[in-house]
Order: sequence, then structure tokens, then C-alpha cells
Amino acid sequence: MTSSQPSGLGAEYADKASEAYRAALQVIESVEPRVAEATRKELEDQRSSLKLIASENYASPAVLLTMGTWFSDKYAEGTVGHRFYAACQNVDTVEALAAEHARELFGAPYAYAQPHSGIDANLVAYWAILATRVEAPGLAELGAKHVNDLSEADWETLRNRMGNQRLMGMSLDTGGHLTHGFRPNISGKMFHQRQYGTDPTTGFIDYDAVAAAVREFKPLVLVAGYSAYPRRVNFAKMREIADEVGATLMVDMAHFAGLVAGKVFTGDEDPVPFAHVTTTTTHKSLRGPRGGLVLATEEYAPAVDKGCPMVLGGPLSHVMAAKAVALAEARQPAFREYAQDVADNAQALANGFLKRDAALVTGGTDNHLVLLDVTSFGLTGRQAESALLDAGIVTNRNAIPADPNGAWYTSGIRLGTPALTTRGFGADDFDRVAELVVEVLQNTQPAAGPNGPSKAKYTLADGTAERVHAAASELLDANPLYPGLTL
Ligand code: DSN
Repeated sequence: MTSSQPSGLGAEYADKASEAYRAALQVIESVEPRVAEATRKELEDQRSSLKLIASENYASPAVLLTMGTWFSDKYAEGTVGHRFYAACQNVDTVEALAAEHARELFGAPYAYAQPHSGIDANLVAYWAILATRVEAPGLAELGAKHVNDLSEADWETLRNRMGNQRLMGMSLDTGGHLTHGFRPNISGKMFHQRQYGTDPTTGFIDYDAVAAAVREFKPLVLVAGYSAYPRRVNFAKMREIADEVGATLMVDMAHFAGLVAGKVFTGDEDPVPFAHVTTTTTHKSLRGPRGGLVLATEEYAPAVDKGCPMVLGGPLSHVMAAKAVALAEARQPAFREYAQDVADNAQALANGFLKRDAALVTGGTDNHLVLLDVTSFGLTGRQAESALLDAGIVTNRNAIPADPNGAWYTSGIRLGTPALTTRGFGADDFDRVAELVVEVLQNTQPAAGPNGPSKAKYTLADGTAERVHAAASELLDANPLYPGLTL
């Protein structure tokens, strides 16, 4: 894709969007001017910084405007056509549309559009797997007893049959998510957990090692998917591994759903035909509103459908409407071009780092993100993240495998291409981004705090922030965010 051809930002209806936002801000201003001011400032800040957070994007004005309506005022617990509240006929329409677009886009038998976030989607999935899989003979009789009549033995039975289920997911430091069984997270407490990692030499998933760990642990749930792994996953293999021990395969595709929707990940790399349950967010590479989505086979659908009120609070009807709009956008042919550009641009970004001798976890990428190991610059992830921010480059620090600095300070920086690709950045632009990132890190030195060496303090050589900011502005001006939108 060439630069200055933004895809998906709604340039064709910029005049109408400008009118809508101007009017909306005037209405907001009349009640709480500081909110209107912060809203204007947020657009200004997003327009003037290099957004490289791998989990962020820019939704179209059509998606954003859909969220600001009276659907926000409607309670709609339950599911389409089967609500605990009256007068949900219009919510039914938008929820059914969101689910239909999701089923068509991903080729899934069933889609549930209610989760408020990716974590909520994962909780619904876990609950649905437990509700579907855990056989509990005698539980009905125990459930019928008054709580005061349950003996110690009854409690023991309840605990053993309903709890103590096993889950195995990818560890946080090798790219998994908190909800994939990280012990302090609820997923690590509601399940007896164990984690798989990556090969310590290559940083890639070692499927034989995963299979051996699964054979030994025999989890009820095997979780695949990631937040910070810069490579593709073979979901056919993960399903084989799950099948060997009768585990349910759950795939969290929150990060790469856009690449699945855009048919960059096909065959064994498309999780939907292999997973029993697939979860995602809708706001990352999928470029929709903030929210979650669950896809499932017929077997798991009835339990997923009870996500609200069993796990979730009332669905956000205005966001479900926006999901329907975003998923309709993702079914357009232009979205496939966008998804391919996201992957091509990640390659350009990785190559830009490698040719400047920066170290990348796994030595590169074949998805939408790169994980830069900043130890060779003598920095922690926290120092690197802060110095880059000073120069107008927005990234997030991230643990690398066996991170010596732990999950707070970290030794890595995660950078993704979905957002800037939406702005129209092409391969040359991402090479320049890599150059600017390296320039900042080469000019950053760790600094001591009042009590000695610090993992947070740093100094940036004079003039670096200004120089890099100016160079970044050139790239940003050539690829404007919401071109034609004036407030
Ligand atoms: N916050 C998301 C991310 O940045 O990857 C995951 O929850």
C-alpha cells in the first residue's frame, strides 16, 4: 500500500462527520465544558503521536458515532428474542446483526456479541466450558438441599466436582495473556493451572513440548492465542494436542482477529475451524468499538448464550450496534487489503530494526507486532517506553521470555502496526519509524535515583526528543488521522 491512502477512516464522509462532532461537542460543552475540551485534546494528541501500541487502532467515524446513541439507555439482559426486560425489539435487531456479521466473517456456527471486553469474553468462554463439560452426578440433589443441611462431605463433593478443573495456557512472559491461567488472575484461581512457554533458544512455540506438557497435565481447557507473541500459531496442531487428552481448545484471537477476518491467517493458522470456543476483542486489529465477542461450535453455544446474566452485566446495546457496523466494514474487500498491509508493515518494521542491529524476540515477526529486546541498549522496558513517549512515540513496555526485570519494569517494548496502517503508513514509513525508535533508544541512558541504580529513571540526550518529534510529525502529516475531519 502506498502512503497517503488511508483505508477505513471514512474520508468520504468527513464533512458529515465534522458536522456531527461539532454539534455533539457543543451539546457536551453546554453541560461540562471540561469533558468537551478533553475530547478535543484527545483527538489532537492521537493525531500528533506515532501510535504503535499493538492492541490499539482507530475506528471509523461510522463506528464511533454509532456508540453515541440512546441504545446506551436500554437494559437487555438475556439474548435475542429471550430477554429479562421488555421492549428490546431494536436491541434484538442490532445484536442479531452483529452476530450474523461475525458468523459470516469468521465462518463460525455461532457468535455472541455481548461481552464488554476481551477479559469478559474469556470469562464467558471458561464458564461455558465448565457448564458444558463438567459432569456432576448427584449435584442436582445437593443443589436442592438447603445450604445449612450440607454436610462437610457434601461440601467436599461440590468442591471436587465443580472446582479443581485444570487449565493450561501460554505463560505471560512468553506472550500469553493474564487470563490464560496466570496465577494471580482469576483464571489462575478458578482453575488448577499450568502454563506452557516457548523454546528458550528460538522463542518459538515448540509443539512437541506443548504436547508433552498437555499429556502430563491433562487439562480440561487448553488455551491458545497471545498478546505479545510475534509469530503465527498452528491451530490444527493445537487441536490435535487438545484432542489427545480430550481437552476443550479455546483460542483467544483478540490480537490477530483482524488478520483472520482479512484472510491473512488461513488454513491451519485460522483458529475458528479448530477451536471449540474462540474469543476476541473487537477494537484491536479488527478496528471496531471497544468490546468482546465469543464464537463457538453448536455444542458450546447454549452455554455461551447464557453469558449474561451468568457472567456479564447487562449488554452494552450501543456498543453491540457499533460492533455490527465494524463487522460490516470488515466484510468489505478493502479490509483484506488493510489486513495484508498490517502484516507487510510489521515485516518492514522488523526489518528496519534488524538492519540497525536491534534485537527482536524470535528474530522477527510474521503477524502484526514486534517485540524489541531493549537490554542491548542497556535499558529496561520502562525506561525505553518513557523515553520514546518524550519523543512522541507511543509504545508499551512488555516482558520478554524469562524477563530479568519482571512484569512491571520489563526488558521489552511491544510495537504493532494496526493503527498506523489505518492512517496509511506504508513499508517505507515503518522503516523510518524503526530508525526513529532506535535513534531515541541510542540516546537514552539509565539514570540513578536517590537510592542508587533505578529501573525507571533515564536521561535523554539534549535535542533528541525535539528532533525525533519533528521527524515523526512529517510522517504523521503525510498520513493524517481522520482526513477532512475538523472540529
Ligand atoms: N490490553 C491488551 C493488550 O494490550 O494486549 C490485552 O488485554
